[in-house]
Formats: sequence, C-alpha cells, structure tokens
Amino acid sequence: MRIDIFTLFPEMFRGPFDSSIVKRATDQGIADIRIHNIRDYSHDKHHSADDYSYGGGAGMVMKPEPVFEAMETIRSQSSEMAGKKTSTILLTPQGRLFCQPVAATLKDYDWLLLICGHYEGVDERIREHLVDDEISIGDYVLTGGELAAMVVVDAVVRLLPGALGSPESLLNESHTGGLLEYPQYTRPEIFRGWAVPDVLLSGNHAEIAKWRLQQSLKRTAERRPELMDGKREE
Ligand code: 6GU
Repeated sequence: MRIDIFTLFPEMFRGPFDSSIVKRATDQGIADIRIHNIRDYSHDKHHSADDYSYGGGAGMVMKPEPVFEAMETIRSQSSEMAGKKTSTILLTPQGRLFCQPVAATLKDYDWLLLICGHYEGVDERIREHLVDDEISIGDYVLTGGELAAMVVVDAVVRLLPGALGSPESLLNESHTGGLLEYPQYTRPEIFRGWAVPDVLLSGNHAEIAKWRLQQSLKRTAERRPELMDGKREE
C-alpha cells in the first residue's frame, strides 16, 4: 500500500512511523509512506498556507492553491499508481467517524492520500473538488489532522497482509467481531495471591472458547452497551 500524507507539520510524523508495527511494515515494503510539506508548494514570499476567512470571523483557513498543487504534483509523479484503487481523504472533525470497519475498508485500497486539515478549517473547494472522503477520529477537537492521520495509518497498516507476526492475532481482538476483547493472562499462575481463572489452565479448548465469549459479552455490555445490539450468546 502506498500512503502519501500532506501536512504543514511533517516533523510530527517522525516518531510514530519510526517504531513498532508501522516501521516494520515500511521496512518490509508492505507500506510505502511518504510525507509532504504543503508549504513547499506555496510560492509567495512567506510560503503562506493560510489566509483570512471571507465574511470575517476569527481563525485562519487553509488556502486551496498549495494543497491542490501538492496533490497534483505527487499524482503526476506517480504514473505507476494510475488505475489503482485510490482514495483522497481529508482528516477533519467534520468527517465521518473512524472505526474498525472503516479501517477494514481502507486496507483494500492501493493508494491513500491523506490531507491533514489545520487552522480553523480548509477552503471548501478542497472538500468539493479534491477529496473523496472525510474522516474524524472522534468527537473532540485536535489542533490538526496530523494525529488523526497517524491513528488512521496505524489502524490500517496493521491490517495489511504480513504486517503482524501472526495473522490470528487479528481474529480475537477488540472490535473485530464488534465486541471488546476477553481478559488475558500470562505467567505467573499466581501473582501476589491473584490466580489465573481455572478454566484457562484446564486445557479444555471448547470450555475456554465459551468462557472467553461470555467474558467478551459481559465486558461489552458493561462498558459499551451501545455495541451490544443483537449480540447475545445463542
Ligand atoms: Cl481528523 N482533526 C481534528 N482537527 N480534530 C479531530 C479530528 C480530526 N478527529 C477528531 N478530532
């Protein structure tokens, strides 16, 4: 998967993409992530990327020209991606809510172009004429779309074939089947007097699976009741 990120703060991406699963995926060639500074595509004296809002009011708006030029430059330099399944996504608090099914849909794309919105907003013509999709990662306001882009990239890249050591680890994790994950234990069997549940030591795989499903249902019902609709142990 090729991922191009357009941002006013490219330095923010160094740490998160240089560690853990995303780093391994890029090292292995599973993901090709490229960061572009929108300001490099602004040609006035100060390389400005924002301007006042028509109609007045507080807050600056991201100008269309540098964003369009950055996007068009990268697209025209990427003829190898012509005809590939592509989505251009704006990260904005006004976008549709990101969740595991959205991540699972995005993993099937060959090329994601992510625009990190900033300041008080972006010129509406970016939305109308450059972008296919708008995503928010939750109902709170971040300074910019950069952290949201990192969240989306992390959640999508770990779903790519080969990104995780063992693909089975995707099967039982929280949100995959629409439920939260069951409690997990590792050694020691007794830690400070607190014992691992007997069933997990029983070797009875059917009983263990049943216990885990019960625990997932209980935990989801208690913590995230809105996820429960229609989910009951048969
Ligand atoms: Cl994508 N951007 C900003 N600025 N704030 C957010 C967000 C995105 N998602 C949640 N809050």
